[in-house]
Amino acid sequence: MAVGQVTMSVDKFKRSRELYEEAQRYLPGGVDSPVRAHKAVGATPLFIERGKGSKIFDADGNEYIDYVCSWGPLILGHARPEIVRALKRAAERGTSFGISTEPEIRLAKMISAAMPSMEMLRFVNSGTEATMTALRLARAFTGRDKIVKFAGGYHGHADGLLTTAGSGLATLDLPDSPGVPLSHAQNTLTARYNDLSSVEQVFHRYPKDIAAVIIEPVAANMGVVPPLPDFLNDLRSLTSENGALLIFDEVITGFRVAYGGAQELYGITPDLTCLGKIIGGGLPVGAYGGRSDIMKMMAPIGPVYQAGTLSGNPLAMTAGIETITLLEHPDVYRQLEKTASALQDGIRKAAAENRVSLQVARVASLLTVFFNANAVVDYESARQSDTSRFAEFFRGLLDRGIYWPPSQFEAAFISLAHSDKDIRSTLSAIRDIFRGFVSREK
Ligand code: KE4
Repeated sequence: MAVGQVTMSVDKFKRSRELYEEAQRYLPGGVDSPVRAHKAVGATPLFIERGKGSKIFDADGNEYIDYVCSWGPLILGHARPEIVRALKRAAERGTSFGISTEPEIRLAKMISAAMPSMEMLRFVNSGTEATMTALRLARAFTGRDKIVKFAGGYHGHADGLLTTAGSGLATLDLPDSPGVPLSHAQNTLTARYNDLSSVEQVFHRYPKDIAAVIIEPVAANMGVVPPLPDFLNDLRSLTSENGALLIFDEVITGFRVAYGGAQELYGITPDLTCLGKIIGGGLPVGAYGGRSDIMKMMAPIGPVYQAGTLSGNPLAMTAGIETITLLEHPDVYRQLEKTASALQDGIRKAAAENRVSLQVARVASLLTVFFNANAVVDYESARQSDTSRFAEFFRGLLDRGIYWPPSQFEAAFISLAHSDKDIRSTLSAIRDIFRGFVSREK
């Protein structure tokens, strides 16, 4: 079924539905990560057979322009030939040794050169592992137990990060998931993104207890919410003044919003940085790193423990090296900016023509369409968005061969593989959907 063409047949997802039925027998909810179940958008979960460039193809043979890109890693698009060739060569030499390999050094050098604040770093297997370890390290280095995160921020599923703000600001957090002990949650405090005074309140209440503040420097897990001018700079000063570490969770923004991540884009030097996604080119990876004096506390030279069977896996390192090598090309971020701004401008134009209330938030090649009449500056305002209209938007795009992130509170990812034709097809589908919104309101 060609992109853009709306099909009436109900068996368009027949094979995905069959696979979903079978998957639910073995996998809770039929998925290995909840967002894939499409619960928030009321659509059949898809089973994908292959990807190429900007396209993915599901088990029923439907073709989609993909704006999820595996939630960020595939900034070069699917099955990029240079990466596939390098992985084949690497796999023929063996897939894992549990002993060090040279690609670990190569990738570490590339990352440290791109983000000089990462004087030393270590590879793990996911963003969750990276943030979990960075927080353990921050607590060990400062001798303090409490951490501060931001409402709407997501840093993976470690216990101490699955928490929600207690009643009123600057109060101890509560568990956000069953199974998280209250004792774990109570070492976490939640502030409001883009609101420095909310962070000052926390430090005022706990002046000597806070080990670190962890932040997505560009929020992307409440939808894309850029930092207000000076917010990150002021946060850097506030943490330094209070003896707490500043941890940039750049799992999404690293090599995405700039080659050197958000720390390059905004000119901020964090104490620790967490990475994932792009640095593994689509294979399982994470990394944490920062000041050498902090990182040298890690075993085996220091007392802080962290380990991993597949940490620094040669295949993931190879895919990461190939990806970051290709991102070094000077035109890469100009091309991403051109594609992403064309999409943003086109959506805004289509909304204005059809009087659809929305915000299109964008930082570089990260973009979110909020169905919201007002500017979105934090989680509270993000949650005012019309999630049922978003679900209609998602399903309308899916029907027209476009796979958009299946949640109002996620980012769309534009890749180097998205062509002008892809953007034109996407905007044509969006205009069609918005016309449908208007006709239904009459
Ligand atoms: P992973 O453990 O999923 O590799 O990384 C956790 C993580 C950490 N920090 C940030 C800023 C992140 O966005 C993530 C994971 N991102 C989500 C999508 N927003 C992954 C998708 C999913 O969970 O299925």
